[in-house]
Amino acid sequence: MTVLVRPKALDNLKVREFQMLIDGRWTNGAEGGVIERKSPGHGVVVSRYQAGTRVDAERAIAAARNAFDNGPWSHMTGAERSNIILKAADLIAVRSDELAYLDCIESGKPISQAKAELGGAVDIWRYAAALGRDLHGESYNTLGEGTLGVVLREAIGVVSIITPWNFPFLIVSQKLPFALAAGCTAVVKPSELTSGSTLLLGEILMETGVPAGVVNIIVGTGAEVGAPMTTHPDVDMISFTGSTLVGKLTMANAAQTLKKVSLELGGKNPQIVFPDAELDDFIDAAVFGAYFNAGECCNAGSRLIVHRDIADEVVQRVAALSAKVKVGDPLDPQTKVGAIITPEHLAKIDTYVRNAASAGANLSHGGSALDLGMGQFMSPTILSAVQPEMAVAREEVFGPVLSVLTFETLEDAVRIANSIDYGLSAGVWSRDFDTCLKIGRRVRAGTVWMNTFMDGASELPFGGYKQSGLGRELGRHAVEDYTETKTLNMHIGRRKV
Ligand code: TXE
Repeated sequence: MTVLVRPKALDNLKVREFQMLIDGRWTNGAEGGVIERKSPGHGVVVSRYQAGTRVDAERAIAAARNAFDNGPWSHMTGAERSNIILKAADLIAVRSDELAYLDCIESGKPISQAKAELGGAVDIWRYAAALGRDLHGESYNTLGEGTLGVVLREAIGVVSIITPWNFPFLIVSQKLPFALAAGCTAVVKPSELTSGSTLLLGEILMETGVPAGVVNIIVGTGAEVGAPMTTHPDVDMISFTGSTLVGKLTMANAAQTLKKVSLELGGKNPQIVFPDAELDDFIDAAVFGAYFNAGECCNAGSRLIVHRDIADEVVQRVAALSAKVKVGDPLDPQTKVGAIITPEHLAKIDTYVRNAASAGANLSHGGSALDLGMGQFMSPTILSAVQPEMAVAREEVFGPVLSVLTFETLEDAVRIANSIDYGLSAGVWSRDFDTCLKIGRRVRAGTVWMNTFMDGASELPFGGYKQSGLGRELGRHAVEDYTETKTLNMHIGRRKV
């Protein structure tokens, strides 16, 4: 095992200090606390944020409410808002290396991957800008000669946007530009572990000409800052990505004032592979799907459901390829698997692996934390002979841990795939079109990939069945999700009684 050499980039590292953005002004938190973020890959402090509290959340919500009720953002034309969102996209592109660097050192993800995510995010901002110009309702002239019915799509109002630490810039980009394109105003709370790139986005939006109060960015823990964002009566909608547990809490809080909720939660995604599959492609996708973002990914392909006849070969080949995956310094452009977000999370992953082994799973590769001399890392891990009822086959481990289960018939595969509470995504591998289509139709998941895994596009809706969430992000309805529907029922001429 190689011990990491302290990256040169850290020698000149200047710890970044961030304030919060409330009503167009950069400000300290009302109660003066500070959150320090250590780079998960290097164990050194890289960012310092203001620790917000309920008071800051309330100030931010008041600013967003005022901006929504009094314009000008909510009163602009779609074209005007769209042009500003496009300008933001351009500035994000210009500053993408800086944003990617922040995501890399704060989250521990590999720098090459962080840069690719920024490319994806720019495309999403452009897509949202395009959709914003095409937001329209319907009209009905078939209601009788004296009646015209017009159905409007109006901005829903103030949106609370709460995001996690695994894809800091990408996830806020799946929400905010669509809310803005609809004419909404927002209070955004990134994870307190990875707030840097979202705060930098605030700088970009101010430079772009987004009016004061339209986007407010506050930092703090879920309990201090997140919770008031989900209960406050002046908030009209919550868009949340995070754990299923907090998603449920969010929905319960939203019920107090009947806010709309959009929830993107956990996953335990199966890749089902049949004996006639193109195995070279599958092995590559299995390794990529399991270890991408160190497995800290709601879409991780963390369950392989393999036909019994090819199970031994698959385990042996996936293990061989896993051994070649470069784990290490997130700043190294060659790294494929970076650091684990926190020492506590690493301990949780480790416990899942140990419990699975005690419950009878075979450890076919890896299985332990890696001591690289700095930061916290986990070796890519394969557990085979996993049974569908084991915790490691049902719960989100959120680490580079792959569980291998076997099946005999297509019906078995579907039953195992659908036997858990999650339904975010799935993959099927077979050269037979009927087999792929049958699985595609019968697996209860928001996305099913066929002979590929984890590809995405701004045009394609993303979200989960069952306890993986509510609603969809991206896709052509993404702006509509941030609207209310209003009916105008118009009478022509004198009303007959
Ligand atoms: O998530 P939390 P955590 C899963 C994954 C991971 C587990 C825990 O399995 O191991 O969740 O991660 C804010 N009211 N996912 O603890 O707590 C919080 O500050 C309002 C899957 O980091 O759900 C952060 O901004 N907000 C997931 C955001 O919620 C609250 C991505 C997510 O944090 C809050 C992340 C509260 N009471 C974790 N408590 C995915 N879908 O990809 C916390 N928050």
